[in-house]
Amino acid sequence: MVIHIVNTNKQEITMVVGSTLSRREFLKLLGAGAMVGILGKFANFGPQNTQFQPISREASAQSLGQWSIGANTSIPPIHAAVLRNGKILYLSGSGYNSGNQFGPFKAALFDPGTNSESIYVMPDDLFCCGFSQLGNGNILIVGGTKDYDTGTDGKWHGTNVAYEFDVDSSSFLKVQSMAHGRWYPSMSILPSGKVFVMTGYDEYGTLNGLTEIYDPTLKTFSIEYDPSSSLVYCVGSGSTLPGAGSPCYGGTNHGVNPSSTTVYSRTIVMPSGLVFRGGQKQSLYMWDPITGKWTSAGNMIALGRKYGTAVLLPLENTTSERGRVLLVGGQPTSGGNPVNTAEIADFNAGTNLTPVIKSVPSMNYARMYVLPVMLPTGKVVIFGGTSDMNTTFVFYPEMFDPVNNTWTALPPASVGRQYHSVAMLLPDGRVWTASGTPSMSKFEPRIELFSPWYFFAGPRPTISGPPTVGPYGGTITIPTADASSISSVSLVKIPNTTHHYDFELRLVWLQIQSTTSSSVTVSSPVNANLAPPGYYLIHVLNSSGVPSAGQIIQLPGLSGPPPSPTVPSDPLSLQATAGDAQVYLSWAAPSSNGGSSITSYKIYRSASSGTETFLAATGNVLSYTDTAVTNDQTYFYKVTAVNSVGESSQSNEASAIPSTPPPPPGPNSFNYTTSDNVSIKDSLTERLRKHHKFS
Ligand SMILES: [Cu+2]
Repeated sequence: MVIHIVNTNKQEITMVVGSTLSRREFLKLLGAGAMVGILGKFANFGPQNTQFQPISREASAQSLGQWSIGANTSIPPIHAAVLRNGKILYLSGSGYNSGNQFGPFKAALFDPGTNSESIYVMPDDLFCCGFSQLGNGNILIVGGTKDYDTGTDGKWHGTNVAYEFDVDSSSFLKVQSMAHGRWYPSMSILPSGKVFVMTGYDEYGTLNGLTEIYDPTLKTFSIEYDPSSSLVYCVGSGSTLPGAGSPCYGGTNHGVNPSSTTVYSRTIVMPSGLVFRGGQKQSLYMWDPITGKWTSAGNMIALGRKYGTAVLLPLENTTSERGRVLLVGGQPTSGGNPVNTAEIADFNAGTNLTPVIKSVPSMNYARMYVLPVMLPTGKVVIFGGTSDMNTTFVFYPEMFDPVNNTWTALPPASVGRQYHSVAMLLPDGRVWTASGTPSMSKFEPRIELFSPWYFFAGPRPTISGPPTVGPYGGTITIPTADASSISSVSLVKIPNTTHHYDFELRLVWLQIQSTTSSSVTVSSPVNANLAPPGYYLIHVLNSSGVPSAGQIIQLPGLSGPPPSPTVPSDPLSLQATAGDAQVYLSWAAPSSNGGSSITSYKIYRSASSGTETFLAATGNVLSYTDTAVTNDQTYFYKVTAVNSVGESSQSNEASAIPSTPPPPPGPNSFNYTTSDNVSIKDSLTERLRKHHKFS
């Protein structure tokens, strides 16, 4: 491993050490007031300043994280999702390659189990589409490219097609098209499971003013108007192309979207159920899915954050919270220099409709084309991006702590990520980064994977099987052998991302309700506003904040809340067999463990029937030998089963009289029933068996 340290005098020190730093070595480096980067290949891009935030608890681990290079992709993952089966779907269409603008249009399914990539060739160019994961785990794809900007008007034109990628059959299904084209649309899964779609350039390159709602059951779109507005949108308005300018939509009391909308607006479903829209332009809006009404929500501090991002900060799973949105990086003005500033639209401090805008500390690096990822620890990491239009890479990820509002720079990547790149949290807790288009017709094929600090902080807790998931407001029971050490549980939306944000990115902390030796039961999300229907990664975290790998679960659960565990039923078929100064007991396990694993059995004994008292406890075994007995005395026994809740009632009673061994059997003491059913009494039988050729 190579370690690069830039000290406060901006001198770079390079060290080569073993694959892992000892804690002492690491602390020594930190003690030097240094910025530490750990990487395979040094990215020659030093910090712009050394005013790093105080090292968070993550830094007490051996490492802040490590990078590794993965397999190349054969097409650029411009749109990417982790599917509910753990595979990764990515999509390029023509892939920002004018040589492919008439085809072939490609997508790929990557199987991490086999490291193999299956390529799809599609009839439509889904480059620069909307890309979201439905409640059933299918991927909804809306819009994309109708024409490159190589035509007479020099504009990108959007297509109106829509597809679902069906996870079970691994195939694309064309569904009803939208009313008009959308190149760079925005979309979000609503609490109802329907999908909100807005903006994008229409088939003439004009901003599409319609809100459309996709119904995943009917697989159709419908236009939704704002009853409080009278705005009008005419398709292709302003274009001189033949046919442009009609039809028109909207009018008195059924208006279209506010006119200051922009392509790829960052839309987020908030705890109120309202949809936040902002992040690219300065103006913020809220949309009400029940009424269709748009409301102005004020302005950001930044004049704009083009190809910055917006992230809903972790939720606490309450009905009273309103949520906070981190707005970070990007260009304030088109063509201007990206910024390092950050601010929070704090709805908790405001109302459901109007956030209080608060400035928070800036990142260490100015950047656009950023890649936001939510870690299972509740920290947001901004990966990649460029410090100018699209050439100078920012290799250092920066981790935002939403509790203390601090940034921590993490070890630099070796592959830069620019326009059309992606980053996603994988179920195992690593971060997958891919793609990037330095210019038209070029793309970055290298995958690079980041393993955060928790891969180097001792044993990680584990989830031992599929959780039992109840409805909203119910419970989720997570099987884990580490139950006693679990101190928090996080739920992270399974990622789907494109164009430097993830519409569904969110984390909900789930309150622990009860713990057994083998499971943790938490509150499921209290409603669908906090966690819209779909697939999530659930993680258990120990008291050091180290998370398990994520288990993929579906919300809401198909079953009701699991019943609370009870004591087991009583053990079955207790038998007592006498020996010389001992009694051998055996039994069968109870028919029910009460919903919690059997941990031990208890043996009860007495000299008279029905008066047994506690003798001994065993582990989870089905026999016991009592050697504290006197020959020729009768002993009575009963057994109980114990789980995390308590002890069962007593089993049937069995008795035995231990005694000295009987005298050796006489020659006639053997017997047999049939030639293949031999009752063997002693060694003599075996000799006789051979003699009589029984077998
Ligand atoms: Cu694009």
